[in-house]
Amino acid sequence: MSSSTKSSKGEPKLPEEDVPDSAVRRRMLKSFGWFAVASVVPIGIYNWIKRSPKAMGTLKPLRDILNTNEAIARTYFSNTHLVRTYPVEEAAPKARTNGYDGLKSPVPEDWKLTIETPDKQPLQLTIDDIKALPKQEIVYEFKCIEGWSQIQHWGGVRLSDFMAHHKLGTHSGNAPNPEATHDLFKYIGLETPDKGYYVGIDMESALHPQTLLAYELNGQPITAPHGAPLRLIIPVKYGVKNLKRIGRLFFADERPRDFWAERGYDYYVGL
Ligand SMILES: Nc1nc2c(c(=O)[nH]1)N[C@H]1C(S)=C(S)[C@@H](COP(=O)(O)O)O[C@H]1N2
Ligand SMILES: [Mo]
Repeated sequence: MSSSTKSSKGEPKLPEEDVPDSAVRRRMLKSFGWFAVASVVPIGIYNWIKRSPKAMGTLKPLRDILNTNEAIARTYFSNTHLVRTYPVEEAAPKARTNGYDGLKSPVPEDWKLTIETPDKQPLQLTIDDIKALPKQEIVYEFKCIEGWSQIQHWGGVRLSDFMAHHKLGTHSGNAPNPEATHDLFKYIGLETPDKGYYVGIDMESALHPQTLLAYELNGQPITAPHGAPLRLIIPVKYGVKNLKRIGRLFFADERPRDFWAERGYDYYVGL
């Protein structure tokens, strides 16, 4: 292909009168001088970020900033910090739905919650086993990282009550004691039955008194799009960590893999 064919096809030439003469160019340079100076710094930072090697799926300087935020989040959002709750009348009558990873097949008819602890026999529980524990309800503002929020009313069992009852989350096999941090596993991992969606939760947030294994929404059993039969409701985290349709729950000292952290989001996504 000849160059003339090429330029006539894809690269229209500028008309001669649009090319400024040198005097005009000097005036343009003068008026745009400050703009140019202002541009240097952001472009420099942009190039620095672009050149940096990727760390954990995020560009490294961004990852360093996120890690600083994580450190702040870890110390600030302690167990004594409760999210704001609302009267039940303020809950949305119809909760919004979002995110269907791991929910593409029907809810398994023989659904059971599988719980795994390193060096221990796995535990399998039915929804009735879970409902046998005291019910806890919460009305709070559910927040999605995509920019919407809604006051919602959830019911279930406190994850900390559940762990205390079944003596889970500790190396010793005792009920968790938040003061004996050395005995606690550092993380809880959660997965849908088909492993299509998965999250990792730091133990402190898992043991937070407002964190629920939820089986009710607005006083009714949770529907399939909201995560039937059992989902995580963790008010100290954004929506992404509130895994719907829990199949497996496991304890670990290494960070469990996390669907959205693998795609560049902050691992802790606390609020
Ligand atoms: N299994 C599963 N759980 C999930 C998701 C998902 O895609 N799959 N999306 C998350 C996100 S981003 C949000 S905001 C909430 C939305 O919960 P809702 O549909 O009950 O509003 O579910 C979270 N849990
Ligand atoms: Mo979300």
